[in-house]
Amino acid sequence: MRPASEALIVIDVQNDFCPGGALAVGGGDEIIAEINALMDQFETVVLTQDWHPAGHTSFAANHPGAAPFSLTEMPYGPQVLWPVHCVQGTGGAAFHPALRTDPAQMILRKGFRAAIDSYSAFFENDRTTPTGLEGYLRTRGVTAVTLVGLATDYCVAYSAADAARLGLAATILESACRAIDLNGSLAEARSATVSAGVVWG
Ligand code: VGL
Ligand code: ZN
Repeated sequence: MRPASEALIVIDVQNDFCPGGALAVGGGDEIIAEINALMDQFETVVLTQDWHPAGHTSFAANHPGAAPFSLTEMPYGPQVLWPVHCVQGTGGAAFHPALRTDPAQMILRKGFRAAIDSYSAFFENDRTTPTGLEGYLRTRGVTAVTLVGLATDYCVAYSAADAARLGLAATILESACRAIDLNGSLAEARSATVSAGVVWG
């Protein structure tokens, strides 16, 4: 068992990010057994769920003529336009059925505001709107987080970098993550997180 000051944060292990899903990450389901086993080592387990309204601005389908995986400019900066995914209440937004959810004390939903995407579990993509997770972890005495899940180069990396910037010790356990790797995004995520002080384990 890890010390009570350490939390496991399981990012977006949802059907749409697994094989057969709307934004499938290669091998996304291969990490589930390792994550399930890890849960027994942590007193604090947080699951996150990407949770978008159908009209979400990160969906290419809501930008006439835009192709999925193209880039657009939002008021808060550049934004990848994704296939429609993780729509609130749909099967695609549900956790993968093999993921254990009983050990989690906290399920955090993010990306629910139509006008702002939220890769990070701590701040939305405007980098200033908090999700509340920082307060939850701090009031529970958590000082270190291990991050696993999907996708390594987007939601896992953004969450880890924010955790480190907030002064939490942050480790990405790469064997329990899988990446989208869009136009070099994995290499970019690696250098950005390392600069922020994240450890890759
Ligand atoms: C994610 C793209 C869009 C993720 C979520 O969970 O990494 N990526 N929405
Ligand atoms: Zn999303």
